[in-house]
Amino acid sequence: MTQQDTICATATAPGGALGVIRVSGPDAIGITSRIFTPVNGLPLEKRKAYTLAFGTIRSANGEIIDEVLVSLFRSSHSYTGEDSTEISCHGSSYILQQVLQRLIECGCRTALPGEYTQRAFLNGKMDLSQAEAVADLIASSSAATHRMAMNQMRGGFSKELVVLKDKLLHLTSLMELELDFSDHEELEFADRTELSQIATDIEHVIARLADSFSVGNVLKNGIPVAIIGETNAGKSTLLNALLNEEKAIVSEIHGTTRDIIEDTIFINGTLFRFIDTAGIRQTDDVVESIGIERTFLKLDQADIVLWMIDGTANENLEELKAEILPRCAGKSLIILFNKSDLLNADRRTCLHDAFAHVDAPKLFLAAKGRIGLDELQAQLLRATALPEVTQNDLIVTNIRHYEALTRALNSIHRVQDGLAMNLSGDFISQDLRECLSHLSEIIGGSFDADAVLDNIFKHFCVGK
Ligand SMILES: Nc1nc2c(ncn2[C@@H]2O[C@H](COP(=O)(O)OP(=O)(O)OP(=O)(O)O)[C@@H](O)[C@H]2O)c(=O)[nH]1
Ligand SMILES: [Mg+2]
Repeated sequence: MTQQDTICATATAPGGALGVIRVSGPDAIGITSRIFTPVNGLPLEKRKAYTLAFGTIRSANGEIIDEVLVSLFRSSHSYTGEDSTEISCHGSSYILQQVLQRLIECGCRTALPGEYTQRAFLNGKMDLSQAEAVADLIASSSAATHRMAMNQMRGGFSKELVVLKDKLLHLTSLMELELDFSDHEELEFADRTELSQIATDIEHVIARLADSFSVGNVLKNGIPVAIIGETNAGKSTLLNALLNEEKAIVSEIHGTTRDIIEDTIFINGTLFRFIDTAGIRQTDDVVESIGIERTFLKLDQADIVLWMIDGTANENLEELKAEILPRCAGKSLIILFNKSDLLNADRRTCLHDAFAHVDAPKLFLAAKGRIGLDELQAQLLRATALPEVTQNDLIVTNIRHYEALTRALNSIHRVQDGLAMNLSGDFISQDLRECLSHLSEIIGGSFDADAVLDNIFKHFCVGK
C-alpha cells in the first residue's frame, strides 16, 4: 500500500437520499476537477480549502451523471492529512458507481477497508488508539459504547498513556544515571525507596486501566450469559424466545444442540450476550462430547449462568449439582424450572425443595409459551451491576490494548520485584524498557508496524 496513490470510495451506507464519495491523496483535487464542471466556472484547483462547489459530473461521452456538491480539503487540514475532496451525490447506487468509475478512469484506485483512517494515522493526524476508536464509534450502539469510543477518539486514553510514559522515562533515566555513574562515590542517587514509590504509582495506573477492560469488554460485547443444563430442558427454546427469532434448532430429540450458539440483545439499554450450549448428559458420541466440553468452557467464561431444568424430567439432579454449582462460584446463578405449563402444584413444591439449599433466584418458566420471560429479564438486570460511564471515564474496550497493558503490568511487576530484591540496575532497566515498549504499542510507537497496522485497519469498512 502506498500513499502516493489517490484513493476513492463511497463513505455512506446505501439507501440514503445522499451518497458521499471520498477522494484522498496527492492528486485528489486534480482528478476530481477532471470529472467535475463547476457551475460558476472557477476550477477546484483555484478554490480555497473548506469551500463547497456546485456543478455537474459527466460521463466520458459528455452525458450528465449527476448534479453534485464538492467539498474541498487541503493537506494537512483534512481527515487523512492529504488533499481530499468529498463529492455529495444523489444516493442512487447507479450514480455512485458511475462517479467512482469516472474517478478510477482518471487515475484513482479504490480504497481498501480503513485506508482513510490508516492514512490519518500514518500522517500523524491521530495515534493508533484514536484510529481504533473511529471504528468503535461507527459501531457504537449504546450510550456507554458511544461515550467510551468518543473519549478514546478525542485522545483521552492517549493523554493518560503519555503521562504514564513520561513517568516511566523519568524512572528509567534515574536508573540509568545510577548505572552510568555508580563509580563516582561522591554522587548521590535517588534512593531505592523513592524509585519503588514511583514504580508503585506506575503500577497502580496500569493495573487500573487493565482492570477496566472487564467493564469495557462487557459494555462493548455484552454481558456473557450462559444457558446450560441437561438435554431437552428447553435451552434453545429460551434463546429463541429471548432473541425473538428462530436462531437455534429446537426439537424433542435429546442432544439437538451440539455447538455454541450466541447472539446479543439489549434489555433496558444493557447489552447481554446469550450463549446457548449443548445439553449436559453422559454420551459416547464424540461430537456431542466435544460440544459438552465447550458448554463447561462457556459456563466458566460467563458472568451470569442460567441453569435450566426440565421440570417434567426425573433426572438425577444431585449429580448435575455437584458438577455445576462449584463452577458457579463468583458468578450470578439463576435457576430456571422450565415447562411450567406441564407442572402441577406438588411437582413445583418438590422442585423448589430440591433446590432450597441453593442460594440463587429460582423462576418457573415456560420458554415455549414465553411465560416468565419478563421476570427473567428483571432478574438479569438485577444480576448486573455495571457502572454508569461518563465521557471522562477511561475504560479499555480493545483487546489489543488490554493485552499490551497486561504485558506492561508484568514488566512493571518485575521492576518492583527487582527493586525489592536490590537487583542490579541493568536488569531493572531492561524491564523498564520493555514496559515502555508495551505501552508504545497501544498508541503506535516502536513495534512491527506493518503487521499490526494491517491487522487493525482491515476490520474497518471501506470509506473510513
Ligand atoms: N411443554 C413445554 N415444552 C417445551 C418448553 N420449552 C421447550 N419445550 C420443548 O422441549 C423440547 C426441547 O427443547 P429444546 O429447546 O430443543 O431443548 P434444549 O435444552 O435446547 O435441548 P438440547 O439442545 O438437546 O440440549 C422441544 O420439543 C421444545 O418444544 C415449555 O416451556 N413447555
Ligand atoms: Mg438445544
